[in-house]
This record gives sequence, structure tokens and C-alpha cells, in this order.
Amino acid sequence: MLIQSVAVPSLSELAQDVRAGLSKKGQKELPCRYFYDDIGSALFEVITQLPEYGLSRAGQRLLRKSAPAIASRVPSPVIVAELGCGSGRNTRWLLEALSRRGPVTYCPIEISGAALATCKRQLDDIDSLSFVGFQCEYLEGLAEASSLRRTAEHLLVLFLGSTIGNFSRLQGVQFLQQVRQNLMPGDFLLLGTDLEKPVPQLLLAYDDSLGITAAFNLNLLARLNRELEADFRLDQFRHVARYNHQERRIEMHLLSTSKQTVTIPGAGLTVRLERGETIWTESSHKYNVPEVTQMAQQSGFRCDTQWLDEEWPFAHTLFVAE
Ligand code: AVJ
Repeated sequence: MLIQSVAVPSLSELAQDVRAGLSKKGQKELPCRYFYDDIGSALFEVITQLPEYGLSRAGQRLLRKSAPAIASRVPSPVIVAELGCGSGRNTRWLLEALSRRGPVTYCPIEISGAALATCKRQLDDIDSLSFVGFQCEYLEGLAEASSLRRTAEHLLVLFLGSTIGNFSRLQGVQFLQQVRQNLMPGDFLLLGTDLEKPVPQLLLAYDDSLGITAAFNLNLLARLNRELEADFRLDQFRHVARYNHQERRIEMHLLSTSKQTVTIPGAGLTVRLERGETIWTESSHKYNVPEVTQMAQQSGFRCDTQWLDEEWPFAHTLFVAE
């Protein structure tokens, strides 16, 4: 197994981000990318199977349905670079369809080492697939994957599961522009976007009845306890999911149920929280179809093909680099 660690974010980076986010004057924040330590990644795997959270199943259905069409659009040989592979269950259909036709190099780029190993195990049996995993940030890994490219090899970037929704709309376009900078004209990007849907349905998807999403959110504080010797009392915080109508996004917060003081020695920080004050931990923006086309145009791509799920409004769009 070939897994290269380019640069796993260091403890000091975590400490710095925590210090910046929790010492903000107004709304306190923690970056959602820190959800995905080994425990968080395992909890997310459970979320993808919850009845309320139709998003991942929609993505899987679409990938399964569209795999032959994608394989016919993307010439071989191909390097498939996936930004955030998770368990790798999703991509199996596509990798099988592609590898039936010619050589495929699959480069999952994933911050969680445990998820990367699971992904490798899941896909190990696919013939003529070479696996080169990168444990690092998306753009660093993409640069590495694109440097493996030999002449005549095309690059297909997968950014699935609507992870783009974690960025603001503006940051999302800026991120896609950076992805585009690692590509050549004629390369591809398959983008998954969760679409707007009734608010009650969205709220349930982010506040499930088993409390798994609550645990996923609270694990962020538990992680700071583990890694930065913080003394967050998890029973003094409550998971909250809200829909922000103006920004058309779900926001997750951790609400302090008492007036309290938390110390985080590893970040050299003491935080005071009022009763009812929240720490904002994640945004999940919801899109509509015209917006997706617009994002492509704004980042140097054009839309080639789009697939929509009939059960859970969700889109897969194949972008071609111009
Ligand atoms: C993996 C970012 C797409 O925003 O829906 C799931 C993460 N957060 N439940 C999402 C998540 C709460 C998820 N993404």
C-alpha cells in the first residue's frame, strides 16, 4: 500500500486555529475541518447511514447511475484524484467502470489516516487500479497527484458529498479556481452539491433522532480535551442545527447551557462563555441548479453533464476545464 503523508496539519496549527476562532469578539467559531479525527470520521460514517441524512445515499445512487456515462466521457489513461475519500464506498462504481476500459491511478486525498486505510481496504480488489493515497490537505494532495501525470494522461478530480457546502459561496468559487489551476484544459471535475429542500427536512438531517450528529459536533470539544488538554465539560453544551435563510445554509453550533469558563492549555487560552452563547462549528450551503452552472463559469470550467437524484434533491455535475 502506498500512502504518502505530505503534511498532516500539526498540533500548533490546531492550537492557532482554536485560539483565533474562540477569541473572536462576536460569534465564536471552530473550523469544521477538525471534525474529522479518527472518532469524528467514524461518526460521520454512521451519519451517512442515518434515515434522516439522505445526502450520501443520493450521491451513491447518482454515482452508480452515471458511472458508465462518465467513463465514456473521460478518456483513458486517467488519474482520479478524490478530495476527501472517506471510506471509499462511493467511488467503487466509478473506478470499476473506468478500470474496465484502461489503466486507472486512484489518488484519494484525505486528512484522516484511518479513513484512508479503510478506503484502501474497500477498493483493494479492483483489477488494474493503482492506488496512491495522500494524507494531507486537498490542494496539496491535488498538486502531488497532478505531478504524477504522464503525457496523455487525463485528470479527473472528484469532489463529492457536497463538501463544497462547507465553504461560503465566495470561498467555494475561489476553491474551485484553485482546483482549476492544478488542471489542464480538457481535464474533468465531478462536483457533488446538495440542493435546496424544505427546511424541516434539512433540520432533521442535521439533528437526527439518535443523536449521532450531536455526538459528531460535540466530538470537536472532546478532541480539544484530548489534544490540547482543554477542560470542556460536554454536558454543559448542546448541539444546535439552524437554517440561515439569508445565506441558504444549515449552521451547526454548540450552545453553552451555563455561564462558564474553559481553559485550553495547549492553545494558551481561557474562554468565557455566557449561558446561551454558541460556538459556530459548521455551515452546509444548499445550492440550486443555475448556481452550479454559474460556479463552473466563474472558476474556468464549463458544465458537461449533470445528474439529479429524484428522491433527495442532490446534483452531480461533470465540469470540463476550459
Ligand atoms: C461532509 C460536509 C457534506 O455538511 O452535510 C454531516 C458534514 N455535518 N452532518 C454536510 C455533516 C453534519 C457534511 N459534509
